[in-house]
Parts: sequence; C-alpha cells; structure tokens
Amino acid sequence: ILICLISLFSYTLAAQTQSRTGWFEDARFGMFIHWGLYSGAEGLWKGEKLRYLNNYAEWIRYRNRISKEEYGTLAKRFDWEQINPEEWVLLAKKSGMKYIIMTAKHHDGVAIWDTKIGDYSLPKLSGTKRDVIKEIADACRKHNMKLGFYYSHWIDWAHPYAWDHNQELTGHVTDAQFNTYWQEKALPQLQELLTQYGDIAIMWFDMWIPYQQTIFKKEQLEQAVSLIRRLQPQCLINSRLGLPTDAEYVDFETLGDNQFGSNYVQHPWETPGTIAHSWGYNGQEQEWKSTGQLFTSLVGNVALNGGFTLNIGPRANGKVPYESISRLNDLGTWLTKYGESIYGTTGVPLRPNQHDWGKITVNKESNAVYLHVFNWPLDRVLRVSGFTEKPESVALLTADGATKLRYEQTGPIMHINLPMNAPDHFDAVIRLTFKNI
Ligand code: FUL
Repeated sequence: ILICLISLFSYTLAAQTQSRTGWFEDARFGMFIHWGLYSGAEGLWKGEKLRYLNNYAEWIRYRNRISKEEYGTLAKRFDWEQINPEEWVLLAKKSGMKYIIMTAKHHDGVAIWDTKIGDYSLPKLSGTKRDVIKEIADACRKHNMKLGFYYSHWIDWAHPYAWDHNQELTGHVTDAQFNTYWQEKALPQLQELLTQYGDIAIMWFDMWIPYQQTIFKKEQLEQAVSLIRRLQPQCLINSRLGLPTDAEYVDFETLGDNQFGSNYVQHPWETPGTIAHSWGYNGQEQEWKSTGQLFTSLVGNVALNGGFTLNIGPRANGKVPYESISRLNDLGTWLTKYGESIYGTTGVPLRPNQHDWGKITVNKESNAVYLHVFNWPLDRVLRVSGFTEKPESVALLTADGATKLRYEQTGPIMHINLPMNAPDHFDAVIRLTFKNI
C-alpha cells in the first residue's frame, strides 16, 4: 500500500507540474506592464536625462541618485482621473496576448497596491484610495485574462537592508540585515499579493544572476516558493527567482532582457522583451523596434518552443504610447487571422533555423505544420527541406480562409509554388497537414 501511495503521490506531483505549465506553453504571447512611480519621471529628473548606458527609465532613482523623499514626490504626477487599468487589459486582449505580468513592486521598492507593510506605496504617496492591482485583477477576471505579478525580491532601493548590488545607494548589508528585509517586507508583501487578488497565474521574480552570487540563501528562496505553493498551488514561478531552470521549483525559464532563443529547448521558457529600449515610460526614448522585428521575435521564439512577453510602459496618466499601440495592433490583427499557427504550437527540434525564408511551427494535436514566410521568394518557389513524408494538403492561409497550393516533393525537399503576392507582408503562413507527425 505504501508503495502504491508513494507512486500515486509522485504521479500526482508530475501531473500537477504538467498541468500547471500547460496553459503557459499554449499561450505563447503575453503582456508585460512596467508602471510605477518612475512612470511619473518619464526618464528625466530636474532636466537631466538618465545617467549611464543602461538607460531604463524605471532605474531613474538609482541612476540619477535621487533621495527616497524626493523620489516620493513623483506621486503627485499621477492623474487618477485618467488612469484606467481595464484599458491595458483590453489592449492585451486585442493584441492576441493571453496573460499579463504587472509590476507590483519594482526595484524602487514602491508597492503599487496599498500594502500594509510601510508607507512607501503609490496609494499612500499620492493620497488615493485606488488600488491599481485590484483594478487590473478585476479587469483580468472580467476579460478572461491570466494575471501575474512582477515582484523585485532582491533589489529594493526603499529598504535600507535590501541588497544594493553595486552598493552605491544603501551600502553594505549583512546577512542578518538582509534577512530582516526578507522576513519583514518581501515575504509579507508576497503574502498580500497572493491572498488579496484572486487567482494569480505567475509570480515573476527578477534576479538575473544565480542566487549564490547574491546575498540570498537557498532557504530564503524556498520560503517564497512554499508560500506560493501553499497559497496559490497553480501559480507559476520563473527562473529569475535565482534558482536553476531544472530546479524543482522553477516552472519556466526567463531569458535575459530582449534575449531571444537560438536552439530548440524542451522546458517552458520565454523572453521578456520591449517595444522601445526602456521598460518604464521614457519621454526621451530613442529606439522603437519595427513591427517586423517583433514578429520575428514572437515567431522565432515559438519555433524554438518558447514564448514572448512583450512590454508596454504606460505614462503616469495610464496612457500607453501610440508607438506601442500601433505595433500591438498589427500583431493583434495578424493573430486574429493566423493565431492557429502560434497558440498551442511548438517548433521542430532538429535544425529549427535552417530556412532563410522564415520559421516553422507545429501543432502536434492537429498534425499541422506552419511555414512562416517572412521573405517571400522572388521566383515564387518556396524550398522546404526536412520532410520525410508527403503532406495531405498544402494551403496558404488568407484573411478569409485558405488557398490550396501546388507542390512537388523530391526526397526530403519540397518545392511549393506561390502566388505573386504574399497575403501578409509581415508573415505569410502556409499550412501543411499530415496524417501523423
Ligand atoms: C530587468 C530589470 O532590471 C528591468 O528594469 C526590467 O524590469 C526587466 C524586465 O528586468 O532585469
């Protein structure tokens, strides 16, 4: 009986882990929202631009050496009449995104919600009764959107005992002091986030080096994990908690900022990416990615079994920059038509990057292979290699359905005849269906 019980237990564990990440692996595309006190600064402090090379606007307090008190005055710039988190959820929905990760507390240590832990929260500093975290959670429920929280567990510039990785702002911190921060602020705040807002799909932590290179002890990270597992058993935890991806607690891997995959990887993973350079709103922004680039990033990752969490940085009045909206609209319009080639798909493990015209995604359940053609061949013949069997059908997906295409297959090389014009100039999709893949 004991043996039965043990195997039943391990079976349930395995099944649980699998069902926990299943939705995430199907979702493929989500929205990151960086919004906090820093959004009020818009990348400028007393007329001075962000200092240093890594000019992320959400780092302004650190980069420009702003005192805690002065930084707190940014709360006055929030226009509560206009702020409407439901707009963000609707934008995510329209853009074909399946989940949202909202910054609950970024490195500045300022809680966006009305935390009971201290006074340094956006509601307290700006004297509002509004709780944007609650509002976004309600809107997500209403619009059937999964919600996750970004929580900066390691860096917290508002707490004297959190670890300042460059030791520039708060100076040296002892292990015991750090533990005070951890027990008195981080864990209780996590508890608030996990108990006050309904189902939380993801806890997204942010440590970009292994915990051994920081002040963290493994037991401390495990305390966070057991809190999450106890309060929200279905909640996913990302690898930036600081534990290796194969650690039993890590549900999915988060690559570096804007770092895209290069190989097919079996375990669930994602890239957090920006449309601009900065995550938080930066009025001085110089760099906007093209829509084409964003398509390559999304499809490129899915073709390697990964996902893409794309960021918006709304302003202090809640409005999302036009540059972001226009690109998201393009992605959303495309996904409405061709989403079957993204959601629930994966890639081909063997030589996934071999074709110069684009990428390949696969839906194992429907036995469909999708050819994403970014570069429409001038001679109107698409050369595809690597198939040992003949497809049952080859069709070009269009806005109103699918058009059959003629093809020839010699050995593993398939030659597909294309019409003159691609039905989509970002990514034209050809669907091959097989009896079995
Ligand atoms: C980084 C942070 O330092 C950035 O500010 C941003 O939040 C990005 C997603 O992760 O590590």
